[in-house]
Amino acid sequence: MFSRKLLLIVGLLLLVGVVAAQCAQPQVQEVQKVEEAQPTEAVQQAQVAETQEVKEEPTVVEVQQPSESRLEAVRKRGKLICGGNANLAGFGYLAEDGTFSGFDIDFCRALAVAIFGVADDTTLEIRPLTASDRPIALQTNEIDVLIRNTTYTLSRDTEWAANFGPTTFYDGQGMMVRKDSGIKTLEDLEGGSVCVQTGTTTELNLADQMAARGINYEPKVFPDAPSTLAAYQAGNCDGFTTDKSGLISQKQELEHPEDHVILDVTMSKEPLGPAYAHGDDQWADIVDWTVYCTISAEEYGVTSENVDDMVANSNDPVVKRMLGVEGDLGKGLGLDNDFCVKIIRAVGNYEEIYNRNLGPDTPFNVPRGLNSLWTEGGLLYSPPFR
Ligand SMILES: N[C@@H](CCC(=O)N[C@@H](CS)C(=O)NCC(=O)O)C(=O)O
Repeated sequence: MFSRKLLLIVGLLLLVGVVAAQCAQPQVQEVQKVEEAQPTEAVQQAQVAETQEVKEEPTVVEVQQPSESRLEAVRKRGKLICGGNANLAGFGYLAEDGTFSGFDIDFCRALAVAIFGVADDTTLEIRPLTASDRPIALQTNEIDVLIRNTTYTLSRDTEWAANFGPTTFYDGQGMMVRKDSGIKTLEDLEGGSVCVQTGTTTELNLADQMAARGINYEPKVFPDAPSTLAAYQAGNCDGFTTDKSGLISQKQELEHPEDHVILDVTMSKEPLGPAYAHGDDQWADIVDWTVYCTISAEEYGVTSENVDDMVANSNDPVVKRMLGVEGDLGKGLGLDNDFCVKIIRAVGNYEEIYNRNLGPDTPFNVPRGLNSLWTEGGLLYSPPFR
């Protein structure tokens, strides 16, 4: 009698144990089922496109894949096509004489030099793009690389089908207002209006920031920088918002820059850098190490002035590898071993590029801040040339 009762209790305990064990597992089984039912990548992309309520830019699902490598295609064509800005002095600007200049344009030049040894009208074409033009230009392979004050974000990685190279300029979004408006904070824009350009992170951050702070305002949206600035200049908006670098640049375009002030507020993180279409790792490496060459050269004190002397006389193994005096690092990228020498000779190191376009001798005089080397408290850091 006693042993039958004991058996029953043991049996019940075992049953409870099995049920409890099963209860602890169902997520695993469910996840496995979901995994089996995963839609194809194309369907996933289509679903993303369908369910998104607010889109930054139109999503193009079909990405044209070139049949040859990008490096081969660029070499065959004889020129690099770099998507750039025509309207942002200091970063990418098209002068009346038809020449482009700016910090971003110099990285286009550096890339052309890495490939062809020289950057001129025959080896480099800058294709000016508005903010909204960018994803299509990348996806259709109209450009080889995009270097146009473009912020690295997750959705651009996925929906634009782009990869981002090293950040060349750490930025953040700001707000400009008229000095005599009395506006000192974003909260003072309550009931006011803000001029902003479409197709940008700027437009999205503005909405986020104002919603988070509970500020009612009217966004006035324009397709490009000149029309956005013109509307602000004409007094159609109380505020003008874009990346702080953009504000510093655009402020100089106003009739009376001294009548305007950039508020002491940073609304977002805007890491700006080169982007290229998915699918060609060699090309990604070439773009990335072109940028790293300029950063590393600054770190090791290699400049356009002393690069030839460094090639001849430096005893530093890092410098020797970086300049191709020793090793085969350039060849590994599909370039010449002295690709970095050519870049520094023609365009300069990061500091030279920065100072030429944004430094104290320019109308912009943008402090290096986060865009200093890691050895000087900034975020610029090249992986080793090894
Ligand atoms: N970094 C932001 C903003 C980039 C952007 O397009 N900024 C504007 C305002 S400064 C610009 O460069 N406009 C030039 C044009 O479209 O003509 C992004 O990647 O979305």
